[in-house]
Parts: sequence; C-alpha cells; structure tokens
Amino acid sequence: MTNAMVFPNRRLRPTPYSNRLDQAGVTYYTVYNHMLLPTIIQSMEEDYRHLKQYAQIWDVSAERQVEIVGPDARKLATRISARDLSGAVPGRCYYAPITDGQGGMINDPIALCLAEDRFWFSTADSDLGLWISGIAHGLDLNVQVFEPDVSPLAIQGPMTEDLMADVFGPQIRDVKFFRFARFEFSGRQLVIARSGWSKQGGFEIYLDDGTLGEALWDLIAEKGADYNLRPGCPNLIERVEGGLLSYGNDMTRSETPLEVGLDRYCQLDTGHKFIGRDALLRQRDQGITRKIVGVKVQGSDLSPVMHPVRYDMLSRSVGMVTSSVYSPDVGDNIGFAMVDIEEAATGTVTSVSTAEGRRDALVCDLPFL
Ligand code: THG
Repeated sequence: MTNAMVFPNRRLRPTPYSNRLDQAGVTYYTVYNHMLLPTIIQSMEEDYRHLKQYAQIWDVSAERQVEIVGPDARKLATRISARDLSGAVPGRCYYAPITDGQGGMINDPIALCLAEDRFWFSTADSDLGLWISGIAHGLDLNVQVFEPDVSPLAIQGPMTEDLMADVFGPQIRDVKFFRFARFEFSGRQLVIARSGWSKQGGFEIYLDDGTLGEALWDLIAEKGADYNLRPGCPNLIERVEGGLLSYGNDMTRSETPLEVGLDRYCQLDTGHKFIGRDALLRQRDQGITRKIVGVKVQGSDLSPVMHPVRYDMLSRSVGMVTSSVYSPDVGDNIGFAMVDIEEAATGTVTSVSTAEGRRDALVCDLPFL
C-alpha cells in the first residue's frame, strides 16, 4: 500500500461534512461509492472503546441513495430485490440483497419505502444506480431513477438516544428499529431512521440538502458535548464482533446471499419473482458448497489492519479469511472466513496463514457478541 496523498478531482466527491471531519482529524479513509469514508479517526481500538461507551457522529454520506419514483417504482423495487418489497410499507426500512441473474450479490442496500410510489436504496459500495437504471430502461418502466442530494449522517453508540432527543425532541424515542419518521431541521423535514452500521444502537439522519451539512453537524456537536460525542466511523472490530458483513470485502458479485448467510432476507418460497431467483432456487436445491463462518484465530494478537486482509487457509486450501482483527472484548482474534461446506461446522479446527505466520483457527457461530 502507499502512503501518498490522494489528489482531489471531480471523480472523488466531497461530502457536506468533509470540512468538519478534516478539522476533527481522520487517520485513515477508504474510497466508497466515489467518496471518502473514514476508517479510523484516532486509532481503531480507541474509536472502538469510545463507540461502545458514548455517542459518535459518523459521516456516512458515501452510503449514497438511489431514488426510484413513479407509477412503476414498486414493481421495479420488487423485481430487483431478493427480499419481497411488493408489500413494503411507508416508514419502514428493509435490508434487501440485490442479485444478478446468477444470484451473485450486486449490492446489499437498505431499502427505505418513502411512499407507495417512492423508494430509496441506501447503497453499499457498487454502482447500484447504473444497474437499476438499466433494468428500468430494459423493462420500459414508468419510473425515474437518480441519485438525490441526500447525505446520511449516523449517530451511533449507547448514549445516542438521549442526545437525539435533546436535538430533535422526545418523539425520536418512539422510532423503532428499522423504522423512520420525519423531524424538523432548518425548515426541512428530515428522514431519521433508527439504524446504522454498528450494534451499539443509533440513528441515521438522511440530510436532503447538502448546503446544510455543517449547520447540522454543528448543532449535534454542540448538544453532544454533554455525551462525550466524538467523530467516529464504521469500526472494524465492532462490526466483526457484531457479525456485520462488508460488501466488497466479505461478499462480492462472486458470492450469493445463500453463501454469505443472508437467506433470511431472500423470499424463495412465496412466488416472489426477482432477478436471480431461479439461480438461487437451483443453488438451494443442490446445496451450497461453501459458506461464510466466524473464525477465532489462535495465538498472539494479529496486528491491526486498516482494511480486511485476505489470509489464505494453507492446510487444505479450504477457503479464505475475508476480515479479521483482534477483539479486546472477545479476547481473541476474530474474523469471517469463506470456507468449503465440509469445514463450515461450528467447532471445526482449521489452519490459516497470517502476516504473523501460520495459526490454528476455530470455526464459531456468528455473531461473536
Ligand atoms: N446504513 C445505510 N446505508 C447503508 C448501510 C447502513 N448502506 C450500505 C450498508 N450499510 C448496507 N448493509 C447493511 C448491512 C446490515 C445492516 C444494515 C446495512 C443492519 N443489519 C441488522 C443486523 O444485522 O443486526 C439487521 C437488519 C434487519 O434484520 O432488518 O443493520 O448501515 N443507511
């Protein structure tokens, strides 16, 4: 890897909160949907400890929205998603695997049903908008598909609810997990959902006017002083502990939702018709030949990694570790591995090669915590 700076140009888009983050200081960024997404603020372990105790403000603008609106919006949303969205209810969020014709994962967005004829797909790192536009065009559907000016700001951590109540009023407490409601900010009605890419609880504010980013950040930062609020970001240790898979790292277009344990978000038995259904039904009938599992890697702490590393499993070349990190709260090196189905049973002992040498690894249930 390189320590060179990244040259700013039009392809690398700023976010409405970029200036505030720069001022706070970020140690590492990654690139996600053609934007910068922080990976480490202070250190991976300090960020992790703080996230599990207080409240953090995360610039997750890189989780871009693809908006689908129009008379055929529901039809299109349903056709592209392994999760049946035909009965989606306004005010709800749905974790929705998107698959290609072979069942390969295109993306794993959260779908927000905004109205009977209007959806947002809050995307992981792939150009989902191009896929959806192409399908809308190919099927000659009466919809508009575009990327709106929406930049999610996540507030995560155990103290989040009290902070959000101070900022937006006590009614925020009534918003249930994976539901959203609208709350006033600067004359706008912002979508705020109880969701976010951590297991510490929290909300996501879908700011729909980028010019208001700094004002929103400053308001929350001001009230956040009482809760030891700090800038944060999705944290590798916390998300592996919680069993949250990262698209592009733990799953790609080469894996299906059945192989990465997302079966429960795919409706294969209800007559729900979507792109990839036949391939997934075939795979289910034949049985999957590999699967994502949790692994505990024995021995001393693995060095912290800025990005999930792929460690080939040496012994019988049964698969690969897709993400791994030392977890202070588990007290072990933990990770995800894609392994042959024969090796996937909990309790199986296998062997992995790491930057620190060859180690024994134990297959575990997910989540770790
Ligand atoms: N928030 C928003 N957009 C996103 C993400 C997000 N886009 C990219 C990426 N994250 C999408 N992937 C996920 C994966 C898991 C979850 C959310 C987004 C998640 N899962 C819950 C869990 O595992 O506990 C369960 C959800 C359910 O059962 O319905 O939260 O984070 N805006």
